[in-house]
Amino acid sequence: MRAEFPILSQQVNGHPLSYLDNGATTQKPQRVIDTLRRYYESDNANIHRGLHSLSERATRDCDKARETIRSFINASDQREIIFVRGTTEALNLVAQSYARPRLQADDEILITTLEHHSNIVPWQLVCRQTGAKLRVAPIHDSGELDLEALKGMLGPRTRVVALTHVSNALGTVNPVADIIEMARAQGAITVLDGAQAVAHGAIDVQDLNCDFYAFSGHKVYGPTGIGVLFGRKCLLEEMEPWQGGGDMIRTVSFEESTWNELPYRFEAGTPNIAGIIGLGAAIEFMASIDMDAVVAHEKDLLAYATEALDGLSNIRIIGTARHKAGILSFVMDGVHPHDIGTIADQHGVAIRAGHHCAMPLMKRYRVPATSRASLALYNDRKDIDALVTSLQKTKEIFRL
Ligand code: C6P
Repeated sequence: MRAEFPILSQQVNGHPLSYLDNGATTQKPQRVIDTLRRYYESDNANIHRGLHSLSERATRDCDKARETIRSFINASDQREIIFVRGTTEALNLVAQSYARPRLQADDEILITTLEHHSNIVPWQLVCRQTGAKLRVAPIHDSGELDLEALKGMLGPRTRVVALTHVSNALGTVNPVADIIEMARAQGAITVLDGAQAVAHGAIDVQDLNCDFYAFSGHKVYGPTGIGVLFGRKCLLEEMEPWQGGGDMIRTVSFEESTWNELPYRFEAGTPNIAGIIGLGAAIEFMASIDMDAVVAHEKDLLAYATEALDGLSNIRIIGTARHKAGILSFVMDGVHPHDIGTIADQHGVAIRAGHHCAMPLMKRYRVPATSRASLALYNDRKDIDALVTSLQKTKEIFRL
């Protein structure tokens, strides 16, 4: 697998690169790089507009990418796949196009303590705009959702339940199917933030039975600046457009405009054509590999890393849920996570240090930040060993 990713063969600060910052963004396989290059070298044109061959080729490749993605997440219809800039834009689209026109004062939006800012702030904006209330389901110390408490917070006033499938800061995999069922029983719609889930296991939106599912291309071996919102067709059909402009209209006059059909109604302006085609190539790559083997590999690596870090004194792992994806957050007594990240980089190890855009979650654990190693299918035990060596060095430097 590593050989498919050219960036991984480099040395950083005199050490082989151990890239453990996949939660932030994943590296790109050669075939995605080749696809982007081929598009710009031979097919670059605007889509849906030209009658010429280049435009037809670019349009055809975008359509093909949409179908690849539909099939990958098992949506029932291509019209349910909306191209957006990323998870953040997808969640804002649902907040502004679905929730804002429908919610009223005292309606409730339920999120969880585990959310990334992208799944908090768009709902806070809607609450300000409509008078709805934001409620937050608590977690246990392990980083697992308190399901009893969550259940108790659901009621007839709950209109939207928005939660992350996998926590980016702790790695917790939420029991989303159960929560969707509970929400549905109360008549609430469900919005899943799949940013950290899509690269780590098969997603089936029909099986999950969710109403919306959002993810970013760059976290699933694809380009930046492109992402996907899956939305149930019957809901999308009822929603007003998110942005106005070219492509999203059927007719325009100065008096009134009418909207294009799905999915174009939600894709105003020239889209990220190279991004769409590149994401298609990334998803083809994902579809070509054995996802069960990926899950097993990442599980094995996470267990190896957890054991190694548990064996180091002064280190505390934050987030010990029973069901975790390949994310390991930790703090070292007396050492700021930024120092840990800097020393790791000197050993060629890329990790992230900070609040991971989850400030309320950091507050829950009474830490300002954590260091985070996040895994992908190309990582191996050598990467973890390099991280451990850098942590031992950090302890030496700080005389711990
Ligand atoms: N998390 C991380 O290092 P965008 O930026 O739109 O592609 O994705 C936002 C986002 C939303 N939800 C979750 C669960 C996420 O993890 C992210 C991105 C990165 O954890 C950057 S903060």
